[in-house]
Amino acid sequence: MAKKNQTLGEFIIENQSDFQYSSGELSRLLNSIRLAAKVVNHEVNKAGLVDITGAAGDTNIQGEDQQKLDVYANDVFIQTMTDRNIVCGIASEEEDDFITINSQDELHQNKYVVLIDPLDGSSNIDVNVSVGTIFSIFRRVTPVGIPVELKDFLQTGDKQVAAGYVVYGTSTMLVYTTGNGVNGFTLNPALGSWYLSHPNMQYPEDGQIYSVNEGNYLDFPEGIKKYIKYCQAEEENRPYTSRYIGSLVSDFHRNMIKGGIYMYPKSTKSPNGKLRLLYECSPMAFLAEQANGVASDGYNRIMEITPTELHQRVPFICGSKNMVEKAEEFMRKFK
Ligand code: AHM
Ligand code: MG
Repeated sequence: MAKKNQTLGEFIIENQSDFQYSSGELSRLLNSIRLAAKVVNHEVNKAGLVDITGAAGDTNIQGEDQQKLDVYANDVFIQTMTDRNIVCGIASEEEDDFITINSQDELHQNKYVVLIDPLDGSSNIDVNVSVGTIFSIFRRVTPVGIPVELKDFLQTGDKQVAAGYVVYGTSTMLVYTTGNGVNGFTLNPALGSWYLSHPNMQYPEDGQIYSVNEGNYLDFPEGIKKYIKYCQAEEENRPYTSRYIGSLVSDFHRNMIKGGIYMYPKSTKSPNGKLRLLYECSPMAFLAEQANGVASDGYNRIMEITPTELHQRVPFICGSKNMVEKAEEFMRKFK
């Protein structure tokens, strides 16, 4: 049972028996993610400082000598999981192809693959706005003993064994699910420990916030345009409030707590939307559904979409149940 102020380490150990094939491997994997997140958090926190130092002396301005933070975060997560010999493969937004990892003792004995967006919304870093890490974990479908294959990564969202995100915001939080609800842990930076601050997170069934990049309005499908007008109409409990950070993790986090809808629809410029199915939408969909929310591409459950490519994009509508269902209604009506 979740106890407030329990540390993440204690929580993982206590809930290990929830995992169907519990051998401690998934717990160790979650532990390596929480460690990498702390390292990345430390670096993200001093992003502004690093710029000041760079400008003062070295040639070191944004991404030249100095590593860009998203590349840095990618290296930290991959290195941490690889060093601990805990996964058989990793796919990342920052890598063209998936990475195959050998176990040291016997070859390819690890069971899990991780898909990760190491630093999502990283264009926000330079202006001190929240960014996040998103991760998704599957059991491999190929047998152990051989290198992982693409099909180990191209699994539908409903096969995920765990998913989560880290939001590097006013405080840093790690929020994750293993299919038994969603729990949020806040980092105490002085102690370096994560404490359970948000047990059993739930989307309110209804909400009053809509989050979408309205600059793309003219290019949106008719159903989305009409739904946005519905959000703005002065009727019943509307107009809703518009809130868009441009950092999926932060927009999602706020909407889950307060009630709201996030949309990144397709547009004439991006016919499949912008967000990536496997390491952005699918893990967020798992979290949303575990928190009583809904995630859809406008017509179908994100969790049931069969991936065909590692970096596949998909339109994404996610949030409070009643709001997403209403948006889907508009999509169907104005198809
Ligand atoms: P990224 O993976 O290149 O960082 O892009 C993903 C981000 C999301 O976090 C955010 O919701 C969206 O892109 C914002 O896009 P836009 O600036 O087009 O509204
Ligand atoms: Mg991203």
